[in-house]
Order: sequence, then C-alpha cells, then structure tokens
Amino acid sequence: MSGRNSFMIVANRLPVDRTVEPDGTASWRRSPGGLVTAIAPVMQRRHGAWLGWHGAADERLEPFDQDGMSLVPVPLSAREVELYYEGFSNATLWPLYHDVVATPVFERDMWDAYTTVNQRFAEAAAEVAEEGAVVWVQDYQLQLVPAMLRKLRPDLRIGFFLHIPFPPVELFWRLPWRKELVEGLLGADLVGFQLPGGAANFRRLCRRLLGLPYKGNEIFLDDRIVTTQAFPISVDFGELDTMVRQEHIMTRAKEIRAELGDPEHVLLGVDRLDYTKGIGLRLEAFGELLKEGRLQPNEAVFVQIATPSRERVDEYRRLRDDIELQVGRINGEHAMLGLQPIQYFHQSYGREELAALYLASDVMVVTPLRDGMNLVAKEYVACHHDLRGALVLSEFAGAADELRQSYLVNPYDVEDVKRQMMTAMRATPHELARRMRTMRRRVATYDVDRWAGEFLNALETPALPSSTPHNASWRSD
Ligand code: GDG
Repeated sequence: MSGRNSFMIVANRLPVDRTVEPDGTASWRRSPGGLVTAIAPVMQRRHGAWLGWHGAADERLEPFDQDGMSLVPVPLSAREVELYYEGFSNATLWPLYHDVVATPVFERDMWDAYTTVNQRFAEAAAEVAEEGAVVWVQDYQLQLVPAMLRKLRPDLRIGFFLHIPFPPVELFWRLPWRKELVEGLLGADLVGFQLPGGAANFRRLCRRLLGLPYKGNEIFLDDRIVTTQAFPISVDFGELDTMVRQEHIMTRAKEIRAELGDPEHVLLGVDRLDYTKGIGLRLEAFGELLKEGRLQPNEAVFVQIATPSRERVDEYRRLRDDIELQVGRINGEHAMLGLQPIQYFHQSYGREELAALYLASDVMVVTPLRDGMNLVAKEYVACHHDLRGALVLSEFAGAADELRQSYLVNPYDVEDVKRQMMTAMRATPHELARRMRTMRRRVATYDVDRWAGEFLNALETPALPSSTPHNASWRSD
C-alpha cells in the first residue's frame, strides 16, 4: 500500500509541542530548532510528512496539519517511553556513543522495546510514503528503521542522519546487539554523520563485523551500495543575525549586563543538563581562578543555563545534584553581599532571551567531553555581528573542526581550560574581531539550509559508484 507523501522525515519527536491555554483549549506550536526550520520549506514545497511521537504517552492521535506540514503521530506507551526512550536510547546508546563518559546499561527488555518501537515507526512510514518517496530518518533512537523500512518498501530512497558521534569500533563492539544495529543502518542508501571520523568509524565497523568491503565513502553490499558521508549540521545564521540586530534584543542584552552588576567579564554556558556537556569541569575551572585570585569575584560573573533534560534517567538526576552542590560551594566561598560569581539557572528560556544572553556575554564557554556538533557554539558566533565575544571550545565538540579561531581546550585538562578562559578575557578587541569575523564567515556560509540541501542532494542524486564489489579494495584497518 502506498500513501501520498513524496518526502518524509522520521524522527523520535514531532516538531511541535502542545500548549494548553488558560481556558483549557489545546493547540500545537512549532518547536524551536534548526532542523524544523531547515526542513519546513522542503516539506511545504513537496507533499511532505513528518512522523514522530507527539510527547504524551498512552495516547493515540490522528494525523494533523500544522504550518503546511502534515504530521503523523506515532504512539508510545508509558512503558515504551521508559524502555525504548529513557532506557535503550538514553541509558545505553547515548553514553556508549559519547565515549562511555557514563556507563551504558545493557538490558534485554530495553532492546526489545527499542526493536518494537522502531518497527512501529517503519510500518507507519511505509504506510504513508508515495511510490519512490524520499524518506529521511533522524538520529540514534531510530537506527533500525532504515532496514525495517526497506524490507517493507524497497521502492523508497532512504537516508539516515546521526546527530551524535559514531564511536570507534572498540567501544561499539561492547554492544550485545551490535550486528543488528549496524544492519539496521545499512538499510539506508545514505548514512550521514557530523564528522568524517564518525563515517570512517562506521565503515571500519562494517568491515570488521560483517566483512563488508568499502572504498572511499561507499560500502558494498551484495546487491547495492551504501554511501557514508559527513554533513556537519549548522544553525539558521540569517534568522539569528536578524534577531540580534533588533533594537529590543540589543536593549535586553544591556539590561542583562546591568542586572548582573555590570561586571568586567560575563562568561556564559548554555547546555541541556547532560553529563556529556562538561558543565562541572568548567565551573571547577572558574572556581579555581577565583580561589587563586586570578579573578576577583566582582570582576567576572559566570552565567550557567542548564536546561532541564531527561529528568527521569538516574544518571541525570545525580548530575543535577552534583552540579547544584558545586555551584553552592563555589558561591558560598566567593560570594559577596548581593554578588554571586556563578548565576545558575535550571530553566528553559525563549529564543529571544537566549539570543540576548549570547549578545550580552564576553566569553562563551563550551566544554563538552564529547559532542556530535554543538549548536550553541555556532549560535553564539551567529549572534555576534558586533565582532565582540570569544568562544572557548572543547576539542571534543564536532564544531571544533570548523571553528578553528575559537580558544580550543582539552576539557579534561582543567589548567588548559583556566588558561584559555583567561586568555579569552584578556584578548584585545582587535584580536577578538579577527577571530570572530572568520568564524562568522564559516557559519554564514555553511548554515542549516546548506546542511539539509547537501544531504538531500546526495540522497536524491546518487553519485555513480566509484567501483563495484568485485574490485573494491579490502581495507584491513
Ligand atoms: C544534539 C547533539 C548536535 C538550549 N537551552 C535552551 C535552548 N537550547 C537550544 C540551544 C541549541 C540546542 O538547544 C542544543 O543543541 P546542541 O547542539 O548544543 O546539543 P544537543 O541538544 O545535545 O543536540 C549535538 C545537535 O543534536 C544537532 O545535530 O549539535 O551534538 O548532541 O539550539 O540553543 N533553546 C531555548 N531555550 C533554552 O533554554 N529556546
């Protein structure tokens, strides 16, 4: 059976959030974020559909239209949210793919739920896709969907993009279901990664685990070729650049500095509260600078926004306690009346307030232990048309590949983080402008539209194979 959609996104979540008005009426609002902004025009141009969970467990909803997009809700039970989403996706795959910075949980019932839910997504997609449609599957929650979907609908052109890092073979090898997962991904025609290193890890894994030959970007299966390639995701540069040039945002940025007591330096961290983001170690670095007297409490304020995230997963609850204890300790030691050196917020903010915060801060500190890309780093750059502002950036964020003019740090080396934070604070306006200009050029050129465009172009116009399975070289790495 074929549906009427010639282009589809399949993602864990639909790109909308339900809001309930004071009078009790519910409506849907498009969730903020680069992916939906980049994809929406493509969806509107073609007969596009977006399949995903709508965010409430144990509830079935009929497909509905929003902003010119046709949305197809895929239901999840409360138990599936626990086992497939919080469990296998976020307690198994997330830590495993992020260099095992937390210990992954390997539980069979989580895997079973992951398989069941992936099958449901594949079936839903198979039902609404037109003959020969293009289907773009997103991220680590749905890695089995490509193969499941191909089995149901071999006529489709299937792409997959992984937003998080793809780990080295040695780490992936631990996964009890490694073979099934890799075979799931190989159902796609194109598998996209943030960085070339992730794509190379995947090709090596296919070779070692399944004995598949590869050459260049292409992996050779018996009857077809799977292309693997890096497509570094980006932000909507134009939208952010326009937003921060508005009078009321610039005024708000000044207000924020005044509310912070007009310190000489405003440092900023913006992250989901996640153990991969290195929040604790950057606060430790800042605390040590205060302790050693290299910074005075009235000289610098560190604003840390830690957006609530995955609050039902144990590891995340522990992390929140640890961070809040640490903030309390540092502030307790260094605060003066009416002046807290760390301003910590476990809250979410609107896009405009966030943009004003970026604009108001002198040093953006982004220190993940491992991160697929890190959009915050690129958003900060997009917001600084004034060419002020420095970016301290972890070498372990995908964004470090492109933003070479940032102050790069090894987040595991606290002394390095301290040194680079100080260098950034002491840099001359001329030096800052030089670095910012180059970084802005990069983000403006390679924005999220370009990311989506290049992926879809590669998916829809497959390159001629560079060789055949018979003459592909067998790499032995
Ligand atoms: C995954 C990968 C990859 C944060 N707080 C608020 C808020 N945010 C927005 C930021 C940014 C986004 O959330 C976070 O994106 P990141 O890229 O930094 O991190 P992940 O959530 O881990 O994303 C990552 C990304 O996927 C895309 O492929 O870069 O590596 O882990 O846009 O601005 N937005 C609002 N209020 C907040 O309080 N409105």
